[in-house]
Amino acid sequence: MMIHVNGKLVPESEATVSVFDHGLLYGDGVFEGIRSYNGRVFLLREHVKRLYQSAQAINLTIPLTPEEMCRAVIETCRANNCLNGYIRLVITRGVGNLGLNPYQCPKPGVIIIAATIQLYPAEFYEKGLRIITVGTVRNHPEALNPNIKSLNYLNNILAKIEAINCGVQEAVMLNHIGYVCEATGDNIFVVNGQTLITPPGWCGCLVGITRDTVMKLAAANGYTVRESVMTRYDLYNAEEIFLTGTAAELVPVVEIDKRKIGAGVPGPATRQLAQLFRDYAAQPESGEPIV
Ligand code: PXG
Repeated sequence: MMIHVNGKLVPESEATVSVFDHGLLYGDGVFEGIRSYNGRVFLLREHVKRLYQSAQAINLTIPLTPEEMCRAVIETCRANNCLNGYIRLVITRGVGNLGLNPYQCPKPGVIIIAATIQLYPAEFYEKGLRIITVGTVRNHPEALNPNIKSLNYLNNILAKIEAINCGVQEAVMLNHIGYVCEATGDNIFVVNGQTLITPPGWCGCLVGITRDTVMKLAAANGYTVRESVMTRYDLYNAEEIFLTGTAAELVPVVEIDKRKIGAGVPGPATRQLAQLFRDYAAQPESGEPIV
């Protein structure tokens, strides 16, 4: 595999970062996860835009223009023949000394990995996930805003640990005032009849690009789409629940906190929306061509 490191494509064995990089020492940096489908980078511009917004929020200047970044992503995909894969873009604060001060790091690090990912085994897409709500509260938006896709995902990892320790696949985190927020790397949707509900951005979730895509596809196909606060009661009484994310795509949930959702199998709306998403991802206009 060839990795983009600071402007050069190098073999995996040479793709290394310094132990003094503040990305490692403090989680000081930002990232994006992007998919490629059928030889195109899915919603590349949207992901690059969010990367620059994350960087702006932590006062980090990426040493490339967004246009150059898009080109570097496509070149890295081409070098690895990454036509149906997963791309990880990582910007670190760069090498500094053993102190927090980010202004002692003169040069941000840029890493692009074009590989593959399978978040859940295929059976979960057919049978659905069992999930729980966890005690780990989502980061307070005025402490570390979840829209900053920072290199510090410990909040999410602590929630994931709780879920796995309880023998289920995924965790739903509540926000600082007890409303439903999001899963550890995915947004959450409830379906009741022809209505889709998902927590609004101000509840402290990442405003996901897959979330946005699914909301648009649902609205264009006769669903009413609402952003609303939700409690666990609303999850327990949902007809259907699903999660969305770049890595997970659209994955059904059939049980939450031991409550069976709907018939305990993926529901018709979830299956229809998953198909609409797959169809959209396969369309030329949803991505930037790699070759
Ligand atoms: N919430 C959080 C906290 C995320 O990290 C999403 C929602 C979904 O956003 P998008 O824009 O992807 O629809 C994410 C992003 C992983 C993994 O390995 C997950 C994400 C990113 C990178 C890796 O599970 N999800």
